[in-house]
Amino acid sequence: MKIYIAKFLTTATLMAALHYNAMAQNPIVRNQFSADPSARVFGDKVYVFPSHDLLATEGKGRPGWFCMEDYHVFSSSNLTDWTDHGLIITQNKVPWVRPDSYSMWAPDCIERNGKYYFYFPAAPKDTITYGKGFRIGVAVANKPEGPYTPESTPIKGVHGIDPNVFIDKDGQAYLYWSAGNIYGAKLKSNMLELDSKVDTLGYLPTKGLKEGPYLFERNGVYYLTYPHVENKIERLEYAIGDNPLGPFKYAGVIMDESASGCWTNHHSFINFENQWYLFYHDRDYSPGFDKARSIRADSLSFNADGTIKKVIPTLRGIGVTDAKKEIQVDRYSAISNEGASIDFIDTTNRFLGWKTIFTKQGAWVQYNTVNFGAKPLKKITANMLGEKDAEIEFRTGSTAGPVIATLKPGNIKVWNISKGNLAKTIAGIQHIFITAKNNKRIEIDWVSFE
Ligand code: FUB
Repeated sequence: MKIYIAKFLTTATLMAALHYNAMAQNPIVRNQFSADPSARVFGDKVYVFPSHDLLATEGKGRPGWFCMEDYHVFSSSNLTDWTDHGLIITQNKVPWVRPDSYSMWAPDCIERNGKYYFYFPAAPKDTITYGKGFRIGVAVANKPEGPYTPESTPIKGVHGIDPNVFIDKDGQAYLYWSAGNIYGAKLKSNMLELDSKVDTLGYLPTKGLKEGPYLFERNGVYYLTYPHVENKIERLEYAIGDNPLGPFKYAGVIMDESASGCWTNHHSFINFENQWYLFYHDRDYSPGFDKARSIRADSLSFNADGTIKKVIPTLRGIGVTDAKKEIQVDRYSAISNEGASIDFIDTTNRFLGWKTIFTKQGAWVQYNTVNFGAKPLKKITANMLGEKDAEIEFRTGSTAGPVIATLKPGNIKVWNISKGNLAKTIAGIQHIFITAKNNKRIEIDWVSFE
């Protein structure tokens, strides 16, 4: 597995060494922490501009708090295979940013007339000119993956975090940001300066932090979406209006508070090939510390009246999985209530990913949308370990479907490849089901077909 390389290299070395190809499923980025995803469709690809959580140490950021010094951009043409294009901006290469501020929080990027405008918040080094706290700057590129050239000063009149840019059908661009409340203003066509007074976007909940605005338009309705602390931690909410600057009317919850307890959430929406997707974050690789986050994506749909159907976070995420590649069934679509669970492969290096553990006869996991292709496949391979006589059954269709293969692990303690023939050849898109045949413990790293 390519991801195993990460065990031996620091993230920085890894980034310099290769354009990392992550696998699909959640989380999307598998080689570093990532947060606050701004997803955009540019041409025939999806680009994601997340912020980059680092673990703060003495002298580098504030231990126990966000520590962010740079940005990467990732892209995918199929929502399954993601490429890390590497660093696009770092804090010590932006003229106005304090080079040891570690405050490069949630960004956004948008295309206009063939140029790509990357917006990011940070703390200025010249607090006499720019004041204390966060300002928002812009960097410009000719391609989404850069290179980006930062402007020499932050945008005049904007104090805050979490920039978001929207260009309406008439070509007018708007900048949104947060600083306790959510603010919006028109942008000049140069995308670098405000072109109106700043509006505080009203009629939103008045109690509890609101931040991370993301505005999009659908069927003439403007959706202002934002994380909000209604209870103890953030959940994703939205309000609708008929004008990019409102007024907006509160319309509901897009995603409930994270079950993991991750205090922040931060999101974006895209429509790619006629399907809507929500990008957001949780703390998949960092169960004990919620300032080391990971970006995710799930499908999203609308009710007939234009309201948003609540998104239930999944591990399976989005995209079609190639049956011939290593299928990480621990990123399941569904799991039985008892006897099946997931855990990290190695808790000392969580970026090595997860495994699925079966301990009870009949326990199962379901993994959806696997493409077996047009030419039927005949064989199965799995990386497993488990007790003597442990056995696992594979099915397609349902947990009651015909068994297509049965495998036994070759070793009790060491990951081992087991192979078998399929009882019938399989083609096309299938959901796969894996069921424990007895009560013996068995662990699966990945499954693949050929
Ligand atoms: O990532 C740092 C901050 O946390 C973002 O700017 C906020 O939206 C929250 O996600």
